[in-house]
Amino acid sequence: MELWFIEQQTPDLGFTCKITKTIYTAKTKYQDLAILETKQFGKMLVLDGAVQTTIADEFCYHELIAHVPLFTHPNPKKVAVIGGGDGGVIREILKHEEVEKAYLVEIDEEVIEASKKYLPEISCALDDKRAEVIITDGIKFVSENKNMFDVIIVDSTDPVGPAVGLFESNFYQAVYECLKEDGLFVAQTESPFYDQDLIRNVFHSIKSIFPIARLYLGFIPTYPSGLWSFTMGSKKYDPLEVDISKIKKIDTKYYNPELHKALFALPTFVQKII
Ligand code: AG3
Repeated sequence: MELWFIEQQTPDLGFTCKITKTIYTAKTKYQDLAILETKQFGKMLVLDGAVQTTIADEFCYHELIAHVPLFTHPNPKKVAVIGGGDGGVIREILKHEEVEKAYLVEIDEEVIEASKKYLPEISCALDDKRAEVIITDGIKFVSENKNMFDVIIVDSTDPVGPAVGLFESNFYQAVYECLKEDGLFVAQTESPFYDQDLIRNVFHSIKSIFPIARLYLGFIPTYPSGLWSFTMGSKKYDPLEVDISKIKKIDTKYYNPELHKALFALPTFVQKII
């Protein structure tokens, strides 16, 4: 018998793929969690019915959300990830030798435990000496720590359930205060096809708090529409002014120095959103 997983991406559209095995399911304190074996993308992490990451395309998302901010900041030593319990962003961050410490601030410990057990390809860096896991609410964490980080990366789920507050203006204000005086941050901000109001609101909130606000795009095959946005707020460094000839060589499959600025070149319909 064939089994098919369906994510209802919009009320009128589904994304479906054949699954060969249900590896693990749990109802955690915060959400429904599933790890599935898919034929097309390999193992897949699903939270509340939404695809979070798959072995085949996780590099697209994790490299884009990590290397663009880390190569925009000239010397990122202390970095925090809000959300991102699978550990993929931490793995990418630790490819940067100058990073002394990367904190994973995740509300749902069970996401970390399941990823460590079933997705070692993604979670492998969580046991690194430079990584530290903190189980708490990201909003509480950034509000309680001031002037602490060079870079903050918000790797959240969609703006429903536990992640709603991570798309609000007072959270971005707390992120501003949690960053050092030349710090910068990036958040994943959903699909320019389906989430235009959200992207516009987030961009304008960030622009009213940070001197520099920039939107960039990447392609992530398993996310709604495939086209995905990331929004950066920066106190000092502009990603468009990076000297790309100075970008250090690291092992990547998506990110490269030529892309660094090109990612910020937006299609006309996306320019119009913001
Ligand atoms: N976080 C963003 C996932 C958003 C996907 N949305 C959806 N499938 N509807 C991914 C976490 C990976 N570390």
